[in-house]
Amino acid sequence: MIFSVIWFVFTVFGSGALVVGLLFLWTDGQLGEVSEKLTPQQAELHLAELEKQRQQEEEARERKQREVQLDRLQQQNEVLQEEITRKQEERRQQRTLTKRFGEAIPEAPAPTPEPQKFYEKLRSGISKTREQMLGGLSNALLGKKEIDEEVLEGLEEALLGADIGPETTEQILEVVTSRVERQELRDVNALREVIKEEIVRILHKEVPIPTVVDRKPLVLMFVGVNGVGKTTTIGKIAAQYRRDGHRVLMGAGDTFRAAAIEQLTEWSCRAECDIIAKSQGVDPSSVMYEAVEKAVREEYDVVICDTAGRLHTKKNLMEELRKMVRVIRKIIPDAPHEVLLVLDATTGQNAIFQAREFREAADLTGIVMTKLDGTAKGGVIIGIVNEFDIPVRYIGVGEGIEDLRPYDAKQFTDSLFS
Ligand SMILES: Nc1nc2c(ncn2[C@@H]2O[C@H](COP(=O)(O)OP(=O)(O)OP(=O)(O)O)[C@@H](O)[C@H]2O)c(=O)[nH]1
Ligand SMILES: [Mg+2]
Repeated sequence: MIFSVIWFVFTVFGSGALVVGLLFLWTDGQLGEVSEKLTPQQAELHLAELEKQRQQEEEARERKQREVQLDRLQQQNEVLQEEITRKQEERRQQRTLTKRFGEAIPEAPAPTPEPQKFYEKLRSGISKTREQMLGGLSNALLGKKEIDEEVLEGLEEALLGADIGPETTEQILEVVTSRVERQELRDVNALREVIKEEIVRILHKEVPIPTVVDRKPLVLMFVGVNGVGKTTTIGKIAAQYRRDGHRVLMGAGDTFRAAAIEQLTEWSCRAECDIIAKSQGVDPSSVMYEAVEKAVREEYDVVICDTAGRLHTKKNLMEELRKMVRVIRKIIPDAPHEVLLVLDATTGQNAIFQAREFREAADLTGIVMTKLDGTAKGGVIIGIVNEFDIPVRYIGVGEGIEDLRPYDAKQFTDSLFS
C-alpha cells in the first residue's frame, strides 16, 4: 500500500515538473527568437523608445516638483494676504474706536492736508532748531554794542552749534566780515538781519520737481543709510501721486530684510497703489527690472523704488546701487529720473558726510530731509543746500502719511525765523 502511495506522488509531481520544464524551454525559445530577430534599426528604435520613456518620466517628475513649489508659494502668498487683511482690519477697527471717542483719523489715502496745517506742523516741528539757532545768535550778541572779534567768535559758535556746518558757517562769517570791513555794517542788531538774509539766500536755491507729464513712467529711486525714513517717505509720496490721480507702482528693492518687503506692501495698501515684491534675498536689480518693465508695459505714471539701507562706507553695497541703475537703464535709458537721497535731520553733521559719499556712488538728483520734527539739528539743511548742488526736494516732519511736503524755501525760512 505504502509503495502505491509513493508511486502515485512521484508520478503526479514528476509529470508536473516535466510540464513546467517544457514550458520554460518553450518560452525561452520564443524570447530568444524575438531578441535574435531584432535588426540594428529595430534595436535603435527600441533604444529611442526607451529614451523617450525616460524623458517623459523626467518631465513628469519636474512637473510634480513645480506643482509642489507653486503650492508652497501660493500658501505663502495666502499667509501674507491674510496678514495684510488682518492689519487692514485692525486699522479699520482702530479708526472706528478712535472715531467713537471723538478723535478723527483720516481714511487712506489721507485727504490733501491744508497748506496752513502743514506750515503749523513744520513750524512747531522745527521749534527746537529755531531755538538753537536764534537763541545761540542772541547769546552771542547779548550786551554787545559793536561788532568786534568776540562777537564774530560768538557768532561762529552759534552757527556751528546749529549744525549749519563749518563750510557754510565760514561763508556766512566772510560775508559779515567783509561788510564790517567796508563799514556797511556796524550795528549789532543789523548783524542779526544780515545773517538771516544770508541764510534765506542760501535756502532759496530751489529746483522744480520733474512732473509726470515730462516723463512716463517717471522712475524715482530712494537711497540712504539705514533707518533714515526711505520706506516711509515712499509711502507718503505714493499717496500724494495717487491723490493727484496718477497710477503708481512700487518696487520693493529692499530684499535684504523680509520685514522691509512687508513694510512697503503695507504702505502700498495705505496709498492704494500696486507693488512688485519678491522674496527676501533676491537680487534687488531683478525687482527693479520687473517693476520698470511692468510700468512701461501697463502704462503706469510713476514707479517708486525702495532700496535697502546701506552704509555709505561699504563699497560693495554702493556698487549694488550702480548695478540697479544700470539695469533700469536697459529699459528706460534716461531713468531713474530722480535718485533721491534720504537724510535724517537728527543725525546733524553726519548727514553732510552721507551726502558727500552717496553723491560719489550715484547721480543724486535730490535730497529728502526727514525727521525735522523735534530735533535741534535741523540747521543741517542750510549746510546741505549750500554745499551741494543737489536740491532739497521734500521735507518730512512726522511719521504720518500727510507729514511730507515738497520743499518750499520761503515756507521753510518763514518757519525758521518767525
Ligand atoms: N519723527 C519722524 N519719524 C519719521 C519720519 N520719517 C520716517 N520716520 C520714522 O523713521 C523710522 C524709520 O523709517 P523707515 O522708513 O523704515 O526707514 P528706512 O530708511 O526705510 O529704513 P531701512 O529700510 O531700515 O533702511 C520709522 O519709524 C518711521 O516712522 C519723519 O519725518 N519724522
Ligand atoms: Mg526701508
